[in-house]
Amino acid sequence: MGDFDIRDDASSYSNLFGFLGAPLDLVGASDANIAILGVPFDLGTTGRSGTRSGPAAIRHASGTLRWEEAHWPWTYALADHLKYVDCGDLIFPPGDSKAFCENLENKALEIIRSGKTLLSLGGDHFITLPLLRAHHTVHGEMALVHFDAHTDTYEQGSAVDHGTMFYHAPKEGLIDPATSVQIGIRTPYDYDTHQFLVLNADAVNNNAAPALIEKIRERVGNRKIYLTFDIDCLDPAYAPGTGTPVAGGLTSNKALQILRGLKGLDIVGMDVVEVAPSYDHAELTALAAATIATECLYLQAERSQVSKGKSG
Ligand SMILES: [Mn+2]
Repeated sequence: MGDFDIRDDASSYSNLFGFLGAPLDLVGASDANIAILGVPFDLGTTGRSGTRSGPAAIRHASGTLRWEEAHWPWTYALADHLKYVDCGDLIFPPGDSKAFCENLENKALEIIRSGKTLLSLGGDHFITLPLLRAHHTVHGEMALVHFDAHTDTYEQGSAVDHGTMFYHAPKEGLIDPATSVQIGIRTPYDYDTHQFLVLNADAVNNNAAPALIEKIRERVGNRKIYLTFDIDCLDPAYAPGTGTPVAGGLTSNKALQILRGLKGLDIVGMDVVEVAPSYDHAELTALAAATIATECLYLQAERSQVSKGKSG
């Protein structure tokens, strides 16, 4: 038997143990350059619970995307430029948030130090804080590109709360708000002291993607970037399966256009969070998340082409 090629099974329903059918690498032994990790944690949720089932739902919905050799509008197959594996789901003792934080930070650090770029599938948005800590250890202070209905900069709340990560992350020196941007916001925050650039939902819906992309690229420059996509950035019409939906959000098309406009940027880590399948309909939310995650992989393919000196 020859080596496994991810393109050998392009069906939409079989062998979906890994994202897009990626081979499983539960011990992290592969020489792949991209690792996908499920993080089935939802103890930081303030609204409806259930994001612990997000990773499995996203993997299952990703089957729908497998028949395209080149995912539209890209013109090449991911497998031509990236070798990606699915590391399965993080293991942690249920109900123990402290152990969860340690396990996730350690697992992420182990993956990053093995030379892989990490794409994490949540789980509630709190998972981004331990992930930022791991990435900071290797990459130092980063710019944050953050898609969400909420700024998640709330000061109140417990140490484990999916609305507080970006209050704590700048205090810990993990990210620099002055070079970071939040996209799709449509809930209150402290307008006087807020340091992140906010492209709120109205600004995004009233402007074409190229102008928005220019603003984001200008803000982050050539810094190392952590990209986090809370699925509630999308309007509930496009992503009903989430814990804290907010009307008036982005279309999936606008979000995908903006994401593709980030090609060539130095994105060192990524996550897609807050998919709660129990409130989903017809896999709308899971498919949106799987498509966003696929675009994230294309951003890595573009990044590796740039770093190899090829045209991107
Ligand atoms: Mn969020």
